[in-house]
Amino acid sequence: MIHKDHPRYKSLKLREKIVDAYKNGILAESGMIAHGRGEAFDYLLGEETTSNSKKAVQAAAAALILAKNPVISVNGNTVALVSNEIVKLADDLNARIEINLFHKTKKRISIIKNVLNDAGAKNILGTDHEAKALIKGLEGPRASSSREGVYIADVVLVPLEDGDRAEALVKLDKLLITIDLNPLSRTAKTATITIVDNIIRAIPNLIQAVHELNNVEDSTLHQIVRDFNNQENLDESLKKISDKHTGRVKP
Ligand code: PTJ
Repeated sequence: MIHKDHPRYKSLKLREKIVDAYKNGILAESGMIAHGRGEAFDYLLGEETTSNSKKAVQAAAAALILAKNPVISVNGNTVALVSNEIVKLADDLNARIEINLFHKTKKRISIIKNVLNDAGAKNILGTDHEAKALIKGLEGPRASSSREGVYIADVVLVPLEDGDRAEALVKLDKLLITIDLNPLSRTAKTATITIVDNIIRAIPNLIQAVHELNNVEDSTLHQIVRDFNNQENLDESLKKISDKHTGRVKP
């Protein structure tokens, strides 16, 4: 048992959740490695939401509210950490949830579907029982997407995504929102809007932002999306990391 007084209590509890998710078949083996990489960047960022992450969350919320067909694409790590919050966000946005795994097996899809169902999700996509379409530029089982979901989506939220898929979706002219603690990752650089924050903070922040912006005029929402510059925002994230560790700390 991890003692509450331990200085790394929160981080260790999160690791425990990740290991349990692996044991329960939700997480891929390499999901644990991916978590470790995220953890290292979170440590460098001070394990808190930065001002530029808040800016990205505002732009992401605006884009998702404006979307005609918003889809939230989930993998093992996302479901292991924030299944209830994903279901709430999808409900608030009237968005579809689609399971898209990098390490795809029928068994993991079924386990993840059950976790999402238990969290209250309905009509989950990305399972066996629906028409599929291929995403151009991707090979093998990962190229498959739901015809009702990612394939026709105009805005896709894909947390913790791999670079190839992010690139392929952007080439299809989708507005791509990702959550990635690594501001240097190919996905972070490729996405239209990257939220550089831990998914356990980013999704609740997104829920809050959607709530706050829901009744705002479309023209204002469009302006928020237009004013967001992903490259500048990623540069600011990197600067935050370097300032933090060279004594020029600004929260
Ligand atoms: O469940 P599957 O089969 O779809 O596999 C999922 C993983 C995550 C294993 C797969 O997509 C993968 O290998 O991803 P990558 O290429 O390792 O990218 C994951 C990114 O997520 C990395 O840049 C990490 O820094 C970042 N990351 C990890 N944990 C978190 C995170 N970002 C935000 N919050 C986290 N908790």
